[in-house]
Amino acid sequence: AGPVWIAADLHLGPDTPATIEAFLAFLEAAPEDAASLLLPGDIFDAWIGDDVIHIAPEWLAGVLSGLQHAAARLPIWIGRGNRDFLISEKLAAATGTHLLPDSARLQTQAGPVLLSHGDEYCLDDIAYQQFRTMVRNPQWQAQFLSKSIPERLAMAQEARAGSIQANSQKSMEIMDVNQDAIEAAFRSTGLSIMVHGHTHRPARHAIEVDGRHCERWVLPDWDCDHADPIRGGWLAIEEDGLVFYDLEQPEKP
Ligand code: LP5
Ligand code: MN
Repeated sequence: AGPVWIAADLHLGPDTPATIEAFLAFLEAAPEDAASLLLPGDIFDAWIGDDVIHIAPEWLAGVLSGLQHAAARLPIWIGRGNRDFLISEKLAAATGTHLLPDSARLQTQAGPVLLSHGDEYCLDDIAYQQFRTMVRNPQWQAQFLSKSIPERLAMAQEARAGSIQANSQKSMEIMDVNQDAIEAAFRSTGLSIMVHGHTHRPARHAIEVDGRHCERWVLPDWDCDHADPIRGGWLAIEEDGLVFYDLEQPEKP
């Protein structure tokens, strides 16, 4: 028992040295206050397969060793997002962390909590859901992973550019979660607290589902490199409830 810390959408990569530094400081601090640490997706800006561990460029080597050191001090769970859906047991094993299922039921001091990346609820975004179905197909993944690392890096870059282009044409509503999907999740799990990332719209939403009071907490994304002011933070599930901690002023939630 003890607080659970949750952070998502760090989007770490070769162009995010300051965000990596903030994440490494966060990993150092976590064992002092948290009993476990959960990272439900988009830890990486683009993850092309766990075999990159063996040729880890410097930025990645630093992240992996940070995870490994922290994982020796508290249990860490890593999850897949839409940027790092290719994370597998190999990355977890290499860092001494555990792999989160796409949707997890957490036991916390504040009661049971439903945790996921959040993209699964974005059902109005048909183009994205088609993309998701494609890249989550084991055959597609095997074929992608059979390509060389430079080929995969080039495809990842194309997909990122394609995504940025596609998103500029989509409305904010389409890119947010679908309310029916959220209600269905509260209904089918019977849980009344949900935490997810992905939409980059940190908030605490209260909703009634069949007369039941439910809460949906949305995690912020992190950016200490290109955003001004910097963005990022985590959610702590403590005895008194859920608390957001902002990267800029962690002592004052
Ligand atoms: O990620 P973000 O925030 O920009 O937007 C997401 C959805 N986009 C994605 C795509 C990822 O960003 C791509 C990065 C994956 C890196 C992993 C490497 C594996 C390589 C894969 C090679 C094909 O998840 C976006 C949502 C948004 O969240 C909000 O929910 O709208 O969805 C899309 O942009 C999907 C598009 O509408 C349709 C697909 C465009 C991708 C173009 C593929 C080009 C393939 C080129 C391969 C040679
Ligand atoms: Mn995401």
